[in-house]
Amino acid sequence: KSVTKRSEHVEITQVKKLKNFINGEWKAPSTEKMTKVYNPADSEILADVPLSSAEDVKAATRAAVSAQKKWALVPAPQRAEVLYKAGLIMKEKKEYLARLLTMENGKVIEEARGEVQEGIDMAFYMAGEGRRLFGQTTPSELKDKFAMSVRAPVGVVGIITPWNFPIAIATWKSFPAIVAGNAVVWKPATETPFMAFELAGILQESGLPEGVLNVVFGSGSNVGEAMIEEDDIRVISFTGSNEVGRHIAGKCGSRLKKVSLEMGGKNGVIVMDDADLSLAVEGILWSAFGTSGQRCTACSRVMVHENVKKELEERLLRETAKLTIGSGLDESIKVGPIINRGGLEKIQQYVDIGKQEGAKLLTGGSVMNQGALEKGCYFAPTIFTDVTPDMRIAREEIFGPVVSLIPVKSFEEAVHINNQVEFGLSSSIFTKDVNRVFAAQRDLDTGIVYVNAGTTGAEIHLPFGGTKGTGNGHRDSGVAALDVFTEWKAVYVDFSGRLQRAQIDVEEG
Ligand code: UN1
Repeated sequence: KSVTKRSEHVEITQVKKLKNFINGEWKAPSTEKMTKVYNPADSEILADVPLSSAEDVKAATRAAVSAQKKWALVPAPQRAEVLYKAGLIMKEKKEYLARLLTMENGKVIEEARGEVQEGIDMAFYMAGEGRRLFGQTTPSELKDKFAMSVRAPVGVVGIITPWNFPIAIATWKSFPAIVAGNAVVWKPATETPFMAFELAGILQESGLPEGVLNVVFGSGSNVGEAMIEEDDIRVISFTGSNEVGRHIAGKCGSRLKKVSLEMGGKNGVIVMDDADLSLAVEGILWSAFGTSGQRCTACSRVMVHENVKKELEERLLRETAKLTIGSGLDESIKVGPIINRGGLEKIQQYVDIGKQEGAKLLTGGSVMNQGALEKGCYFAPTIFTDVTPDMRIAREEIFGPVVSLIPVKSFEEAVHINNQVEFGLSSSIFTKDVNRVFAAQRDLDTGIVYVNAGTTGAEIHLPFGGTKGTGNGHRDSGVAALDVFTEWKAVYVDFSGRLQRAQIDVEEG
């Protein structure tokens, strides 16, 4: 398959040099430093993106602090209307956004459309939240006294988003923050700045007041660190690597700054001997090789019952051979490129480790750079079999199209292996046994469990996140996201006209 021709590209020439978005304006950063944005399909340079400094973070935070005071006083249903309008604009621009996303990130166009749709869904979902933002009313222990718990905005929130879902994850974090009355300082990944550029523009067009959303491009070590050090940023919501997440949590801990972390997985599929094998094969391929395995939710382990192992291997091989690899803008392509050369190298290293550890390579295992793929960053969909749970390829996150088959003798053994890893994001089981379905949803130690589907495909109105090394107990998406961006405030209203002391002036029953 040939790499997409230039003419099929979205016209993005109007922005070749990105700027920060502060207080409703595109502003040049305080430094001259820039880094390049590449199209991973063909290594074409798309733009320059700023490597901003702490000074730029300060300016963004100042704008956010002042905007937030006014924004919090806008009634929530009106705040929500901005998101509703943003949803409509995103819907209208869906194809354009998807193509631009494919260009900067590499994911195939069908998946890019899906990701933009995730953002649209989040806009409408959080717009609805503007008329809910439910608190609780409770009885008071005293007469003529009313008690309730309400959600209050935390103030200014910092969000740090990855390149693998540059628009969806940005909406998971910024939309609940905005509807709840916060202002946002956002550091998008420098690999994928166009989704940030577009989203900021769409929110502005939708009527979001200046300063409520601010975008500062740059590195973790400059912009990210500066966000942590700003006292006025009260929450950091981060999606990215485990190493960086732990660092952020450590630094925020001593500052009593709230942190919400989502840091990946080692997601397993269990295939029992009563499974519909064609369905299992489809589910495994979609979740292992979709987005070239560059999802936190990607399937990278399959615990397969020994009775069906051989057949599963054969079917997986047959179907993997049919996968087309190339530029994501070509509708016939199923597997797009890896984000960059660094990503390719890491994947290759893991494949080499797998071989050294004694895993059997069924297919793939190497970089693809022949013919039309020459200029891009492609890795062949890779399957290892006869993998044991102690091998590094069975325990560590690879973030590429590599899946390991681990033979098991029973359901219990499969669950045990599934739960043995450091991460706990997503898992799945293919079975027709209803008892196992219920046992699995209870026993699989992950934040997301699928039955008769692969490990990817979370919907935005459910909580997204995981146990153990995947995070720190918070959730993106769903109504749970509001817990990250709001403080519970207990409100007591005494209408008795006299001082009633709790615990003391309570009439005994
Ligand atoms: C991620 O990889 O961080 O469930 C997000 C899924 C997508 C989101 C993935 N809806 O696979």
